[in-house]
Amino acid sequence: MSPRTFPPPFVFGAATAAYQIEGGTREGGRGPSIWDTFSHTPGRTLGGDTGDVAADHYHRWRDDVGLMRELGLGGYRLSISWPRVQPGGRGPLNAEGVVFYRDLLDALRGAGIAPVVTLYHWDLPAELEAEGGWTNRETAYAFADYARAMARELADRVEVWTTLNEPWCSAFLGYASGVHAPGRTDPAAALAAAHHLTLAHGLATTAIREELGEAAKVSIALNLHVTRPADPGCVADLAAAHEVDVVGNHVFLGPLLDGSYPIELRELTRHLTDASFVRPGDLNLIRQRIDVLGVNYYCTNYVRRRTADAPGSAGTGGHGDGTASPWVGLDDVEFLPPSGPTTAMGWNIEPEGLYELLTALDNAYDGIPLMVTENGAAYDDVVGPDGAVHDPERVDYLRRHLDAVGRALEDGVDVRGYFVWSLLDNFEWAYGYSKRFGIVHVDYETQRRTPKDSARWYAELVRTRQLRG
Ligand code: IFM
Repeated sequence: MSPRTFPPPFVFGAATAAYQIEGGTREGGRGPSIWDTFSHTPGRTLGGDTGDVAADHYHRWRDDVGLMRELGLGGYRLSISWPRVQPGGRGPLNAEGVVFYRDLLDALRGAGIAPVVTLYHWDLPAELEAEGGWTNRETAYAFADYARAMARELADRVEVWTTLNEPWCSAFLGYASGVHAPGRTDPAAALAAAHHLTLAHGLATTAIREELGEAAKVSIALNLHVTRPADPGCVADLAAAHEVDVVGNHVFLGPLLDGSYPIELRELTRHLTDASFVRPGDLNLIRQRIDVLGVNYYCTNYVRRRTADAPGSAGTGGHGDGTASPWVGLDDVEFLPPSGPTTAMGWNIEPEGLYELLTALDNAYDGIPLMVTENGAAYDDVVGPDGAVHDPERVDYLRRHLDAVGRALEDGVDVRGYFVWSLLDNFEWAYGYSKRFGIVHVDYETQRRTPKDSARWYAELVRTRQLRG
């Protein structure tokens, strides 16, 4: 690995999300979200874990900002809990909730840390789900109203406004596979949800700019899938990988950046929906200037074309445990188990995929500014007898992925920053607290924070801006 330099204004930061760290779910006038309902439903999360307390950031945010200052972070990517600032998702704001974020943002600014604020990281107000959630077009308009209100209330405290985090997960894990809230398994609903999420992004972007002017920086964070054919010489496998690219990536990139849906998406999903949720004029509302595209990257996928005699179904049929595949329309695509070392999530480790993704986006979208808004790894960390958390595998993971980012930068790709997922160990959705992504360990009994070796390593990188092999 050659040494890499990340000159300013490249931002090094860490990321979190409200439901994963805040806790305080019944405090300060917060309303319920779909994740409260889902996690309190027996069988939905590992061990019945919920976000009720999480990392107790709602009470410990001052210390957590102090921790970030000690690490020397230049940026912090947080999310606003919609039900905390606007319980019910419509109508008057909850002043206590707004003050919570205002104080947090002021403290970050005071510590010299630039806030990148996500407006939606999966915690839809429960009342909106009762009206159909993201399958209901009205949710997109409610979201735009909420975005406008946040722009008005928080204004220039925010460096970058990210409308949505990983809408693919909201739509396809939430409404097709059922492993995320609201836990539905209806492929047609997932496609409608995907469209309404992009519509919400477009409407919210316009609302933010109407409130704050054209100088407001707006973004969206996508978990783009880097998919490889099992056999690169096999035409059928190449076609399968292309289909995953369509349903996993271009379902969003198309409307957001090209102003159209890929034709293949219609072909792959015709038997599931007539797509009448796409109304005339929608694509113009959705395609707005994106100041910086957020890229969340963890691993790659390997796929092959399913043959008629292959057992099982990766398609939209049920898995027999109340969940189904998120890959709507891709019944003929088989996802292969990872080979080689994996993280505790069972995800493979392929930094080259991040380099390829950044350069491909740069090529396809005319040098669009990019930011790695999430990258990191879960390992089974423990506090050792010396009181430290030694996590050499995470250090290695981060080093190799940052090397990929540095290489893209050197090749002229406009990458503005890198945010490690995550600052703190937290509630990893359906996996509850069993997966630790933090560079800071959290003891959930005592809420004691212990920076892991990776945090110290990252702090040194942030200080020197030099990555050494
Ligand atoms: O924890 C999640 C995060 O909320 C969204 N991106 C992926 C992370 C790891 O699974």
